[in-house]
Amino acid sequence: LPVEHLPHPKNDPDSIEQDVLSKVSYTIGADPKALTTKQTYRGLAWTVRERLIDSFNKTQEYWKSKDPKFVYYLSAEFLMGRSLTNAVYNLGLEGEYGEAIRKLGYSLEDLQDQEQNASLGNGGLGRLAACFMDSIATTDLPGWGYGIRYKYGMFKQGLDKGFQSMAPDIWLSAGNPWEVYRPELAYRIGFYGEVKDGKWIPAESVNAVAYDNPIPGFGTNNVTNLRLFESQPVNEFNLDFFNEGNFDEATQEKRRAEDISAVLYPNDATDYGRELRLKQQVFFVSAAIQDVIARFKEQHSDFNELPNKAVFTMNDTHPTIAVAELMRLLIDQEGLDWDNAWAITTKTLAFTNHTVMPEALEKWPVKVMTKLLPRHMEIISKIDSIWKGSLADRVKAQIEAEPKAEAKAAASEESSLVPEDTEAGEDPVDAALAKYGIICENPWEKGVKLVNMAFMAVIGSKSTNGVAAIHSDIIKHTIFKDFYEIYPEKFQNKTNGVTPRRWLAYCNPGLRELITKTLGSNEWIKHLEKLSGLKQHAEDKELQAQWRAVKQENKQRLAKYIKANVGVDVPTNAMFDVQIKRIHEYKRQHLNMFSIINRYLEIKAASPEERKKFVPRVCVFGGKAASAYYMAKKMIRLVTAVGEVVNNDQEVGDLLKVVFLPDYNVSLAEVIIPAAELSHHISTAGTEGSGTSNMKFQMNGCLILGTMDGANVEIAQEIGKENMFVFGVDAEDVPRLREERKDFKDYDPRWVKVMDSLLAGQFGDAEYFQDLVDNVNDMTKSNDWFLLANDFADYLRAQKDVDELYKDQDEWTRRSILYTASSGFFSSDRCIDDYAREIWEVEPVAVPSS
Ligand code: DL6
Repeated sequence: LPVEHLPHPKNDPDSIEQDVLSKVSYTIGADPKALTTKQTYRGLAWTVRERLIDSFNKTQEYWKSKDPKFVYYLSAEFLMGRSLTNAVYNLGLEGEYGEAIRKLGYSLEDLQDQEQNASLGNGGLGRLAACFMDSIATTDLPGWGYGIRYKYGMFKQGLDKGFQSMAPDIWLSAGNPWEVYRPELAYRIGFYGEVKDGKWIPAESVNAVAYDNPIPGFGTNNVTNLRLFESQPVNEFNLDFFNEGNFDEATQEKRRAEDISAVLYPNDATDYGRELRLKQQVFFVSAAIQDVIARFKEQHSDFNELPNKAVFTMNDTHPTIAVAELMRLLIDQEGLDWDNAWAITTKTLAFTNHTVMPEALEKWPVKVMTKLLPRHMEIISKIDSIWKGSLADRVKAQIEAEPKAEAKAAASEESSLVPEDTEAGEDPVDAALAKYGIICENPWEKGVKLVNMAFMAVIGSKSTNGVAAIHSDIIKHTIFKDFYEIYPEKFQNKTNGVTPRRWLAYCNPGLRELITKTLGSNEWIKHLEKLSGLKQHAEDKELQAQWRAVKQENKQRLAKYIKANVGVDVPTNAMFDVQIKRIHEYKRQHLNMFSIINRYLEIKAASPEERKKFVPRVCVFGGKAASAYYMAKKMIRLVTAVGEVVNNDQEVGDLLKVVFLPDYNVSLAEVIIPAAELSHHISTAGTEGSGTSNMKFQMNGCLILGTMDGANVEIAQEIGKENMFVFGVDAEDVPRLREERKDFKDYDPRWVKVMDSLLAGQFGDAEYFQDLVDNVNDMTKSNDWFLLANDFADYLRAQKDVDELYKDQDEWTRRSILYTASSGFFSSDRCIDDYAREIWEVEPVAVPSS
């Protein structure tokens, strides 16, 4: 084919405008003389898509010719948000597109609002994967993402009389110009059946069919790929059943297949839901590995070369079936022996742990696994027995070398392989195997065996990392203790980062321009460490005034959004105080709410004169509660119930407003974060993996009120702890405090008043809030697991410091500039570079300009 004659899209504004009109007419099928905004968006998006694909093709062709080592990012979640603005800016076409769009009578902002969010993720973990894709492309790393093309994203959240309501997120309803369907790329994925003579004969199969999502880097020609798989039936329609008049049966295979890629996180409260989740995991992992092996075989024949050409990162436990799947493919399909396959597997996989929360450390019942994936279960059993054998030998050796072990134990109490909670008389070897075996007994259900996926991932991969320094340290001494004792070299830290393109340059254009003007160049967008140049200007009154003006404009934009969406008028001279993240007890939105109730009670008790001393605050909340998470839903209702009272109290007026913004997603975060002046990152120390919104707020010059948890610790190091509002216990004190019980009379009197006000029905239905209150007070029931009562007084002390500082706007602004100036370390470009050098061993390959 004479490919050299392929017409490449032209990028001057006139050509872009023509292109949009052509796409609108011939792709969308609309009348260019009477276009709606939505049609214009769609036409425009198709023109951007074409430019992306142009560079995408060149990148993939160039990489193929160079045959470098690739990183493959396996993730059940990619929370991409919208693509239009990001793509136009990353392609460097904002000027040209801006002009073309103006000529069409719109602005980029008008059109971007027409795009549905791709919410194929739940929270921090999925958004991190999206930031990583941006940085992989920007830093020229050969790397692809692999995941699932869910038909429905994270649910749409609404409010029904102040309670969370949920509706399906039908994000593909208007089509998706950002993906390229590849029907020719389909991989067979098997389930159920039996293993005969070492050969697995699945009883059910589906096709995993690829959709490519081109991901442009910033300031580079590279456009990489996020390949998402859709599950399709092998046999679409059974004509025999249909002819018998049985339509349900005729389409049953199709429905079962489509279920697999239908919904992000099917409810796992039922057996079907649980099985479906596991199906999803093996579905995309198997498809990804088959895809990589197919490409590897185009250029290589010796599988010992695989670790030099590919590394798979398993993003939390969801993709960890990769250990068994890669072993299976190497042994069963490629004919390698066990030892060779194991050597390759353990050099080709890497594992990232994102949380110590038990509910996210997946354990699959052996029964479910055996039924759904019999061959994988055989492989897992063998891995487990080899691991258990070696652990037992080591424990025995340690016990035999007791004098030595004692000396070691004296140096560090934690350095024994025998679990601390081993009971008297219990065999220490059995205790270690029960605690750290891949296959273990369910502590809540006697006789039920589980597969601990995280443990398999640690054993089956070359490295395990946490996502912030404190978190990486905690996992070494808690959940993965014996693994760390035995393989210390496997354990690393990679502190998270976020992309400064989406989270500063594009969502906060006012600040982007001001920073660029102050630094004299926009190089910081790709080299975020250059923001440190702002430090020397932090005390410049002129800059401070401009800095405040930008914040004010962003606050007005958010105030408009609040009015339009929840009908509350908020004063823009008040401090904008924000907590946006998934709703969870460990993140302690209720602690924030209790302090707001305390503020409200104090305002009410104050005289008109005293009231003048209060700093007005607008408290904004956003976040989704998991559908089955009872307490989290109550926490949302607590916000709305308090808001209903406070926002309508004439005495309080503009001194305090409380709003819950429904359907928190990436696009809403892009509006909230630039407007925030104070943000809350107040998880109980030791519970948050890292947190990444803290980094986004910091970049946008928002001051932080937080605990010494997750990446807050490193943020405090970068900006100076004295510049952050820090409170609460340290992680090492948490276990002890959880043991200690307080008498109700020992509580801070303000805490008691807050609880009393809730139980007296001051904010509506007292009965409804009873168990929320019990959970943080009644020590015999819950032991206040997340230590709210314990941290309350110190939290109020920190809140007071916040108020005092806000009264000094110059100092507040100086700190705000300092926050942005100190955020360079938290760029996902830095983070990706660390992964590339220290775990993946992948080098950049930049596509030259043609
Ligand atoms: O690493 C990304 C992100 C961290 O910033 C959060 O601290 C952590 O909670 C989150 N982990 C998850 C895993 N599931 N749960 N829970 O989302 O990862």
